[in-house]
Parts: sequence; C-alpha cells; structure tokens
Amino acid sequence: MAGILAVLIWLIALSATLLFSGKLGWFPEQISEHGGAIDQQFIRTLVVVAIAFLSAQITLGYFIWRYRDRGRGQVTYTHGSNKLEVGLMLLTGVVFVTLAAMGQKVWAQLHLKEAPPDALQVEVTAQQFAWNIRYPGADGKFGRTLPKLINDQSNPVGLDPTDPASKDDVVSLNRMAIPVNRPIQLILRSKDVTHSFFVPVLRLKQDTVPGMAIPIHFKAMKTGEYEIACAELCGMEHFKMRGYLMVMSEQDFDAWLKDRAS
Ligand SMILES: [Cu+2]
Repeated sequence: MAGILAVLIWLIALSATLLFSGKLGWFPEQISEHGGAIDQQFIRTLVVVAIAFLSAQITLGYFIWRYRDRGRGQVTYTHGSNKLEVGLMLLTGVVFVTLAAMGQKVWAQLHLKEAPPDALQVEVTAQQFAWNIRYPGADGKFGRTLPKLINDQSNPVGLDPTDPASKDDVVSLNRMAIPVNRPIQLILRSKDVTHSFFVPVLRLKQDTVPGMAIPIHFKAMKTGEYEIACAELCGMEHFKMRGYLMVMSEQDFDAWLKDRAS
C-alpha cells in the first residue's frame, strides 16, 4: 500500500512539473518594453520553485517507500538535526533574497522611476464596474475634477466646466487608445473600492485605491486590440469590468482622440 502511495506522489509531482514546463495554459504574448524582463523573472522563480518542489516530493516518496511497514515492528525516533535545519533555512533565505534582488530592477523601473518626459499622460479612474479613461487634451493639462460633480451618465469623473483646462479633456469609457512605441504614464485612481488595473499582454498589474493617485508607466511595442481586466474581486459584477487597450500608430491615435474631442 505504502509503495503505491509513494509512486502516486512521484507521478503527481512529475505531471504537475510537466504541465508547467510544457507551458500549457501559459501567458498570452507580451507586447511591452519591460514584459520580457518580467517573464524572465517569472521563469527564474518558477524554475527555483520547481527544483524545491520536485526534490521535496521525490524525497517524501522515497521515505514512504524505504520505511514502509515490512512487519519488522522496530522503529527508532530522531530529534532531527539543528545544523541541517539552520542550513536549509539559510539556503532558502539566500535563494529568495537573490530572486528579489534580481527582480527589483525591472520593478523599480516600472514603479519607482519617473516616466520619460515625453510620456503621454492618461488617467484611469476605476469604478464599479467600468474604467474611465481620461486624456488631458491639446493643452496637455488635466482639468480640475470635483467629486460633487460626478454623474455616472454625463460626467463620470466629475470634470469642473469652470476650469479652462478641463474644456479639452477627453473621457472614454472602457476603451483606452494609445500610440505604439511611446511611453505612457498612467495615473490610477478609484471612485469607490479597490480595483486592480490588469493588462496581461503588458504584464502590468496595479491596484487602484480610493483616495490615491498611483503613477505607473509602460511602453507598448505592437499595435492591436488587447484586454484590460480588473484583477481584484470588487463586487457582484466584477466579471463585467472589462476594457480594451487599443495600441495604434501615432496618426491613428491623433485621429481617434480628435474624433472623441469633437
Ligand atoms: Cu474592479
């Protein structure tokens, strides 16, 4: 019986590893400047975890097999080895700190480093259950917004019409157009609860938090239409919170924005 259990553990561990290494149900293509580095970091982490997982499961199966009951009735007890435990803990610590150090470079570039000065500013205001995308218009300045002016139908972000800078602001529902190969600076906000702005093809995911304006930047390298999802369970209709990222040429983008402004 114990022999069967050991073999079963080995088989489950092996098939789980094969599922991952065969990249079944893997990520969609990636189209952002930093996406390659993020994928590399993910794969590095996965390989390290797979080595730990496989060696633990193989050892577990081995002990079950080796010490299965063969009717000898003789057992001995051990109090373990402190040296071995400290050693394994240190090894785990070193591995994880190294992984974190390797990953922090791309993380810092995206989250801590300022966007390049020529970046296009786009504001994203999440709400139950939609994305409001705002562009500053020709003046390059976002107009003032006031919470009391918010109206879900006619003024979803509460633009203040008395502010001249708000006159040319463009607000788009669930559709974010951006030019290809140009840095984009997003400012993420939320009107109600915590949401998470997730664009799988950009490998970009950031919470939007009420009361905070969270900056993040990226550059998309390939035109096309991609999905924006909310990655935070934010209410009953969370599943409906879907937007589209349209990456287009600079000319197409200008035309799109002009069309929206008129
Ligand atoms: Cu949401």
